[in-house]
Amino acid sequence: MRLLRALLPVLVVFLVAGCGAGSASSGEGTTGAEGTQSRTVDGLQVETVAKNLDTPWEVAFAPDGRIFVTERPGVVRVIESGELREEPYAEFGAEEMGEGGQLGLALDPDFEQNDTLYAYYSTETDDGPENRIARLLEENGRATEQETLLSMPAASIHNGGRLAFGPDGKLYATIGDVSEASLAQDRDALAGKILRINPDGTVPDDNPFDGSPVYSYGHRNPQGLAWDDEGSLYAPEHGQSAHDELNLIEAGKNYGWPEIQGDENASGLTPPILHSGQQTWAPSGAEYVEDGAWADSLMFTGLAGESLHRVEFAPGKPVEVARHREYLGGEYGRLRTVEQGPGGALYVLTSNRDGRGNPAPEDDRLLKVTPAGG
Ligand SMILES: [Ca+2]
Repeated sequence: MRLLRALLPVLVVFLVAGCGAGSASSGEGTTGAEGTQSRTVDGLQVETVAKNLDTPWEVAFAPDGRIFVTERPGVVRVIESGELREEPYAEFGAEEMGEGGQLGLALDPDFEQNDTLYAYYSTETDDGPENRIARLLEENGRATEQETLLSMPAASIHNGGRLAFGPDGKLYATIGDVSEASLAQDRDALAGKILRINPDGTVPDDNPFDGSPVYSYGHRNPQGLAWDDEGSLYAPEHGQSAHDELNLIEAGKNYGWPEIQGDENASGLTPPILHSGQQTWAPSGAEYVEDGAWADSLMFTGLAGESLHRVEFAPGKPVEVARHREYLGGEYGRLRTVEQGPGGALYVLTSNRDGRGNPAPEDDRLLKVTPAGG
């Protein structure tokens, strides 16, 4: 393992340098570019499922076929029978502030029985801005907030915001350093962390630090969470001017920000398993795909980098990156997240109306991505 760790930076540089070449494509369209509903790009069939979204952040799938999409300005939308409903599915006090607003959403693993969801959002309070994890309950086709489970620091940037259930039934959340880098190294602060709580908001007995929701620390701004079928947890995070990272997250570990970044090493700090070097991915959401055309791949999206990333690992070695490829480069602009939907297709959200993009007519979009001819 020590040897592998030592070799990783070399491997990483090699892979990053090589990753652009194989994925370059002019993006052959089956119809015209503007307003197309279905195109083939980089060997992928890309279909627009919903459009005219405003800065969507998370997509989640209900067992009954509904698709939920959060919009950062403060609402949760629902796509029902293929149609994006005009009226919000939920709206409960999220306020857009810079990168903050209505961010993550996760359905309870027992949603079918308990109609319960969880949201991560930013809001203003008398004491300043706050990020919250809240429990929602659906009644009569609309969800309302029942309880704030966790209050966290917030700022105009570096709010993290991803929320996901792990295979252990615990609720995980990513939060950035809320633009105070030193907080990432402060284990008593919730900023710059990956957090782990029980669905009722209490702290699990087996968390690494007694009585604390902190699961890992030293993070700058992670916005993605994905587990492979062995339970390994991956989280991409935004670096400081390039040096974006993909980390393998383990309980109690320190991922280095702001002490180290990229291929730097220091005692007691865990380096990323892949980083972008001088390139910028600006990675956000992530998904691990277990079967089908992209089996055993970690997928994640890039905002400024405008790509869908695919990372494959050496057999049985979750830290050893065997191949890194990029798809859709620049074709749809900024990409916020990727989730696997029913039937195996990938669903990708654009983020071109977030104030940093160059929106096309009818942006933002929910895209459905499948292998071309598959
Ligand atoms: Ca790091």
